[in-house]
Amino acid sequence: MAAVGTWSFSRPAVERTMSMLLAGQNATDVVETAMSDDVDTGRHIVGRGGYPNFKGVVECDAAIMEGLPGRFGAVAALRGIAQPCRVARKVMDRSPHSLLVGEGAESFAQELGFIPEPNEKMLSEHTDTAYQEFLEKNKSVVSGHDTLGLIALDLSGNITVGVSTSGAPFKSPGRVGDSPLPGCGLYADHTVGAAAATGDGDKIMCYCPSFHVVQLMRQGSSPNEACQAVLADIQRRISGDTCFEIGLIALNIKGEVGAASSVEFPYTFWKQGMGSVEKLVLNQAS
Ligand code: SD4
Repeated sequence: MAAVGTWSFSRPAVERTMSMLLAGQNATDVVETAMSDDVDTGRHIVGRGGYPNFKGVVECDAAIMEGLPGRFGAVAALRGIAQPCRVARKVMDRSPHSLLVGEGAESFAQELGFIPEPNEKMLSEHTDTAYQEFLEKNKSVVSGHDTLGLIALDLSGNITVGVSTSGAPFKSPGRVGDSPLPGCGLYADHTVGAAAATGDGDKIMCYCPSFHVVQLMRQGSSPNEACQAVLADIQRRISGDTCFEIGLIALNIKGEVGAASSVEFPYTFWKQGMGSVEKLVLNQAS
């Protein structure tokens, strides 16, 4: 059993994952719940409380992928739903499709009993204020990261990865990032392990880094080696240019964790035998 999450704010989700895994729950239920409850605390901006697009409307991307073949569901540019990861799970379980966007995703959610919230309720005080500043200064003053990626390996060896985000702050309406795209924001294979990405999704999606990390692990790399190699490959391909922001996490089915990043990147992890969740920081400025 093990779990890993992106950024410092993944700690409560990874702690929740730890206790659910120890209670014997399966990886998919754990990922869905840990990512969604996290949203409900209002601390994290991966659903309700997210940054809005430039018209002031919160639009979220979320996805969930099991290690078993074909088990993937995602939503993109979804409005008015506080816990987008729960809708992604329903897409995986109940829809003949894999990715639903915009109004279609909203109708699907409502048909399955999700109650849409008015946009004012989707914003938090913090994100509303940030939006007002954005309007006044006509540029984004927001820095920092807001995507929760979470991987869990359960007692039976099932591995599941989920990603949830309100995307780039003040993005264009309809913009979709890397997070809900399989192979880009996330990837899982139950014979190998799983990976998730965070950062500049408009760039990340051009490199399929999560798929690449899993492929390298399949060929024998440790999660850390695989994440480092994928980052190095991207850096080589953009030769000379400063690398865009990207953070990668990975977990293999042995419970080994790895990460790589082009920016300061805190992540949190736990594995069986550890008494509590630990935080590590990559590329920390000295
Ligand atoms: C996106 N990759 O929508 C996301 C943003 C992100 O931390 O990861 N922020 O581009």
